[in-house]
Amino acid sequence: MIDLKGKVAVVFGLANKRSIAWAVCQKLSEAGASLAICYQSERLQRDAETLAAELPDAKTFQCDVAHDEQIEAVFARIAEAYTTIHILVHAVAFAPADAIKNDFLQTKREEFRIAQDVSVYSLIALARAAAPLMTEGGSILTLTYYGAEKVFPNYNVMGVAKAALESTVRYLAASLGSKGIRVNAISAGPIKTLAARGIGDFSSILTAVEQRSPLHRNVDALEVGNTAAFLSSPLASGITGEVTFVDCGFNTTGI
Ligand code: NAD
Ligand code: 0WE
Repeated sequence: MIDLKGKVAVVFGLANKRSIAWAVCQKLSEAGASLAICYQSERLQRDAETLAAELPDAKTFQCDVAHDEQIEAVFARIAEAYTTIHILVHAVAFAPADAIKNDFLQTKREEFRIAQDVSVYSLIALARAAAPLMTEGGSILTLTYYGAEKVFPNYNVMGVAKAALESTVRYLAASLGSKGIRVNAISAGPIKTLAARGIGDFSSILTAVEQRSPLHRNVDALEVGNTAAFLSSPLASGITGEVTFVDCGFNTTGI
């Protein structure tokens, strides 16, 4: 069993019960961690508080990661609530809807900027704010997708953002290694969350994984949560700068 008793985890990206962040919170909590759960806006407050109440030791905080002053403020509150933190989970991504619908060639400068700012720069900003609180070493995790490496119809500017995110993981791992802080990404297979809603042919992506992945099924968010618990634990003490696929093996197949 993975043991995270006495550890504090700060998780960003909880929107609702389908969120990968929620599966991660449940698995970190099951392993004994205390949770600081961060949600983007007032709109999500009620859902976040209701879900947090299901866990034995969870607090909620609001933070829009597109604003430096909100990141500064939330970590000031977290520093008050906990003496030290051990785990940071970044499960946040956003690109304007048009950019993940229209022809990639038509990507606007502002759409590109927003995708990189919210989905990539935020990891650097959160890591910088969290590092001084990780006085006993730590583990930083982010969520990525295979669209970083290969073209998926409509993933578009998010694919470019995930490529930058995976590179950011390697540079942060090098930057934070001497402080005993590891930085890794989990590349999850497609999961029907809010972020996957409204994506035109999402069900054809799920079907392709069912047909072509070695395990002939789609991944469950809780399997991503289990891998997050492992990567956060001392069992993964030698792993940093890495992208771990939790995709039923889909990425390993040719046709
Ligand atoms: P989700 O919609 O539940 O989570 C995305 C979260 O990002 C939401 O909670 C949203 O509030 C948050 N967010 C967006 N902009 C923000 C901002 N400015 N400030 C703070 N929070 C902000 O969907 P999800 O699928 O759980 O996504 C979580 C992560 O997993 C994302 O990085 C996504 O790219 C990644 N991922 C998802 C899948 C999938 O198929 N669902 C597969 C691989 C990777
Ligand atoms: O990273 C993602 C999706 C992230 C996302 C989703 C939205 C929808 C609503 C970012 N920004 C927005 N903006 C919105 O306005 N995934 C890995 C899920 C996903 O999205 C796809 C996929 C998969 C898988 C889009 C096309 C093809 C496959």
